[in-house]
Amino acid sequence: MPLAPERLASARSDHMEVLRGSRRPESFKAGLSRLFGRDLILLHPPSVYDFRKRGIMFGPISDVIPSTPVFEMYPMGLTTIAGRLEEEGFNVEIVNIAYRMLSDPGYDAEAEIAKLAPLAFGIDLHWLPHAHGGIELAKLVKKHHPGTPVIVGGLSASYYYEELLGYPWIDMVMRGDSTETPMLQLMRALRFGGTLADVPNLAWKAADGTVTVNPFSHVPSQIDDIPLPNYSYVMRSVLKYGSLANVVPFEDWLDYPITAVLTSRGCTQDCSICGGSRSAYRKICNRTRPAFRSPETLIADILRIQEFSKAPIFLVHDIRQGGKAHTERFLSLLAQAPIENELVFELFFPAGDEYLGRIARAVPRFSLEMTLETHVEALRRLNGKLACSNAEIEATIASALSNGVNRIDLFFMVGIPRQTTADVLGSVDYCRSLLERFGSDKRLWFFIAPLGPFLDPGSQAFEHPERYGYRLFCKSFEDHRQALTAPSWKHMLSFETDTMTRDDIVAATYEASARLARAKRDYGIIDAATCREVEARIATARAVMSEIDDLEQLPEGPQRDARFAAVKRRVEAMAPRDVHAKEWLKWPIRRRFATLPRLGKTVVKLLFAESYLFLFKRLRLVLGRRATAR
Ligand code: B12
Repeated sequence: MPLAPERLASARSDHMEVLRGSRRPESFKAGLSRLFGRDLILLHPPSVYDFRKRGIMFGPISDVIPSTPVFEMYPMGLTTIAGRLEEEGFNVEIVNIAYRMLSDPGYDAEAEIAKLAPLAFGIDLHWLPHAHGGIELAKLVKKHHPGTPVIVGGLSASYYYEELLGYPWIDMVMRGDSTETPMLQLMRALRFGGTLADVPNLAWKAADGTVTVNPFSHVPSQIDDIPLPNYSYVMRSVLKYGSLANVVPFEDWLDYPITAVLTSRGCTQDCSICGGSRSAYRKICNRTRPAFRSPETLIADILRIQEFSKAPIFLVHDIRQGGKAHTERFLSLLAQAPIENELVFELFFPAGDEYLGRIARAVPRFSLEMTLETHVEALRRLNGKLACSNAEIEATIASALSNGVNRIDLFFMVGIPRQTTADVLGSVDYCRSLLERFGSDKRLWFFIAPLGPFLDPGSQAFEHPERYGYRLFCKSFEDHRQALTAPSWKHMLSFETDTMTRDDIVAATYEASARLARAKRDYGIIDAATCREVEARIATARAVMSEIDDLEQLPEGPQRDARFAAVKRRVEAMAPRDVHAKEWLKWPIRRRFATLPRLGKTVVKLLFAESYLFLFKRLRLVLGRRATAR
């Protein structure tokens, strides 16, 4: 059902004539609804649309992130698109359909979509695990609003843009990692009747199905003009649109309001399994070098967050990627800034007293994250992440501990190139050796999880599977969409390797997780009861996985259905976690939100901002005065 230009035009002119005043509003009420109506609604899909019905055994695929397997966290970029457009008078609302469906069993996503009436809908297809939910939402939008454009965007959409335009429910793909300005240009074209051909980065479909791919020309090297994420927009939108649930980023965020600050778009590293690596960004986003956010902007973002949250702030990507001068400037500004929250730093390279000591002196509390993937140095070199020696890793840990780090999280992964089951289990022994060496220091935390459910498209391993020993079960977007409806995470895995089959990956993940729990117990990191609980959960997960395997062999019929129903109940009882308790991911906090007076001040500021935008931007837009995109 491609969008006919005449339908697009009529939706647009209908909306616009009244807004511009060239046609008499049908009624005062209708006029008001046009003034306060939404121009763009950004929908965040669940991974699998009907997850509430299906009872899929998602396993540990989201165990090491705050989201559940529904992947209810929306891309931070939705807030920056919305914030940018609102600055120019557009009304943009984010509706986190995934979170709404998860938090309220009675929430009817279709009814919600049916009653919305924006000028356009945006759906994020940033993470490929949303392939199923994203397409289902697009279908629902088209069912209820056939004349309204559906735009998708994000890293996965940018990779698969041609294929996505083949679905009848998708009209446009906005490509790239920085779409705020092109989206503004697109919304202006939709509202004021400009031509789509002028919108950079847009790939779109005409009524006859012809696809036009506009030049991929908007790849800014400087992104300091936007807060990333735009939390002010999020809070203002709660006041403006009256729904907190629509913008909650993940299930228990209100209990644990951790936030993030993105330090760059793009990456200097070229890890083989990462779809956000240097070469992946070149391929997917036409980006040849990262856009680093300036130290000034990063500090401003941190201070803005402190106005409402007291929980840790996670700085995404290693600051040191920006080079010596950049790091130096950041550290000296950090030392002068009134930092109150705990900051969490990612390490892409080893670090010593010089770096960690300065961080320790500048902030009240800090934690570190290192995605080691494996203790095997040769495998790390092949993968390209932390391609240093274990001695350097251990020196980093020693330095962090002596500089008073609050916690160091070390992440290990199952399914990386050339890794064997023995390597996976060896990583647990390595964790034991670290606990031994560092005297069971309770600040050391270890996680092990599978690479899954998918190998990232655009990563070196995806693009050259034979070079890295991968066999891919899924290549196209559609392959991945279908894989998401598989009954268990084993069948969902989009790959296996020369050294580990899907069965091996599942078995090694559970075995290593159980061993890791025992190692933590033996060194007093967790107590015996917690360890027993983890082991019991793993035992149930293994039993359910093999039951699903058996069921797969049964012929269709009532017997199979009944057994599936029983398995579904067991899966639901285990959800949302498989191995790791989400509590383990949390850096302990003393307070969640800023004090009431401070929150009050923030709200007043937001109300002023909203009034300004309404008076000087919204009214101007509604009266039809056109401005050009910056
Ligand atoms: C930060 C990050 C996270 C954060 C999420 C922060 C957030 N809310 O956005 C955390 C740690 C929680 C996370 C989790 C996951 N992540 Co992650 N993550 C990243 C990371 C490091 C940076 C992302 C980034 O730079 N974003 C900035 C830009 C690119 O995006 P953005 O500003 O949000 O959005 C802009 C554009 O993408 C686009 N856009 C996005 N959505 C839309 C929608 C519309 C309609 C439009 C028009 C445009 C648009 O416009 C936006 C504004 O300019 C990348 C690696 C990398 N270097 O890129 C991996 C990466 C994106 N993550 C990835 C994956 C696989 C995941 C997980 C699925 C992993 C897992 N199994 O647990 C989960 C999913 C979580 C969920 N949804 O609940 C893969 C994605 C590969 C793919 N194509 O699917 C990446 C590339 C690498 C990796 N393996 O980690 N992730």
